[in-house]
Amino acid sequence: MTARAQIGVTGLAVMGRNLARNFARHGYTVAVHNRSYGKTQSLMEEAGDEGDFVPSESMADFVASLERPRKVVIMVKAGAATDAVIDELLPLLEDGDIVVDAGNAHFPDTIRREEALSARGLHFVGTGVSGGEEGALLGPSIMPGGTRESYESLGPILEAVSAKVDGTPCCTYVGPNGAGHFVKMVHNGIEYADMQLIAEAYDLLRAGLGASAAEIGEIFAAWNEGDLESFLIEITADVLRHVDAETGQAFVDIVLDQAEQKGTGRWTVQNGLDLGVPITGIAEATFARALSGGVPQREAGRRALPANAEPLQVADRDAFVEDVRQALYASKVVAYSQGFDQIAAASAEHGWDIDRGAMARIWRGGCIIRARFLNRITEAYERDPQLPLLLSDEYFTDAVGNGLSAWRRVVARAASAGIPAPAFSSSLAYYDGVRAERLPAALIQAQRDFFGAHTYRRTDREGTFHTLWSGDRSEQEA
Ligand code: NBP
Repeated sequence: MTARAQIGVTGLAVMGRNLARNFARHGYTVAVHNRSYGKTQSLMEEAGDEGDFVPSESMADFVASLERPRKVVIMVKAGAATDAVIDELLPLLEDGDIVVDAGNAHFPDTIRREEALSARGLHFVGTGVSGGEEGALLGPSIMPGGTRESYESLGPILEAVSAKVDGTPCCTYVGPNGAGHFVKMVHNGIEYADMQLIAEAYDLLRAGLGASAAEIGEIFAAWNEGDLESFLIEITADVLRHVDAETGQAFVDIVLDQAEQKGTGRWTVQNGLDLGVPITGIAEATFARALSGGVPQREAGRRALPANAEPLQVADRDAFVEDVRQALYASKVVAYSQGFDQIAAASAEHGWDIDRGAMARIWRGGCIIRARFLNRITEAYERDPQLPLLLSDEYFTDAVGNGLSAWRRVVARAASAGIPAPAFSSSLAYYDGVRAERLPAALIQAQRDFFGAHTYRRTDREGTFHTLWSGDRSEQEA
């Protein structure tokens, strides 16, 4: 076996197969391997003429076909399968080789694997890859972690196959060990929030306008020409205009209204709780999916709970559509602002030194949340790399400020009409919370001190205090 392949992919289901084809189409010689040989054979039969592939049936031959330092991309089902593949690879690799996990690993697993492999003299690169199977083939957004040294040789290959926006690759070095997979996790969390916000906008428009799904689809198509331009708005317009061939009904009307999740939303929310970062948009989106899937609860609720709501009466249709558009944009800014706060907090906690502006830049193409508006985020972090709150950047202060009355109207009307808009309303509550001069947290501190002697600080002088609530109610310095 001649060691002539520049990169190898093991795991040739939809993602690995397409990523391997993408490498080959860019002129790289690609070693390919899969646990069961059938997938390798079908790749060679169906796409073998797209470039220079070196297929192997055994892992030993696969590794032997790679140039040193070897670059092995693992694209298998995240979890135990990744560990199984790493265990099989380890005895075959040598100092300085680079193992890339491009699956959707949970970032603590990546930290663990990186530690184990670096102790063996290997580089372990946990990388986020977004864009689904089409992205993998035509250019995904790629978020690699690991050592800077590994990025020097691996980075150019990943940048070559990534999506490009204005000639800039949607791939950059993210940070050490788990940073790449962490950023991919938050990307997916933001994707949850974005989808939920779009769904709420759709629901309000449909109720308010009494319009068909296709008519709402036209509104989304028009929105895609402006600030909201994004992949998710574009596909929403497409989906809403799609007709079910069997029944002739709007496709969206024949789909069961119980949303599923694979777990990245949950991981993002769990991590938000661990770090104490209020990612309320992502959390509401994740819980809204859970609510939709709670069949017995929904049946009981439908039977027992009165609405006492006023129907949504829309006098000026265009004005209502514009209000919903502005509410959607403002809520979306909040969701992203929260996600970038989470990245900042994790970066500080783990010493990753993640450049948030660069993350927005590599999400502009290839991935599910690709959007025009990400340029604005990059610019905001270029103006101030340490920006404590994305919302406080002048561009977003203006953009959200201009739509604020519309946002309040939409949330108020949704509430009086009994239409659930959890992401819209929690984003507005966050906005009002984070801008408040004074919060009722003062009362919470006082309650905590009352029942648990948890102490409090005062507004008028330094120190920590406790009041003797069950005694003479005098104050002591704690
Ligand atoms: P799957 O997640 O469906 O995994 C199938 C692959 O894993 C097959 O190649 C299978 O080999 C291999 N595999 C399994 Br299962 N257990 C194994 C083991 N113990 N040892 C070796 N190989 C094993 O594939 P996918 O949908 O292409 O996704 C690959 C990765 O990319 C996942 O981590 C996924 O989360 C991530 N991802 C997917 C998407 C997407 O849109 N699908 C998007 C972004 C990221 P076999 O053929 O022998 O069974």
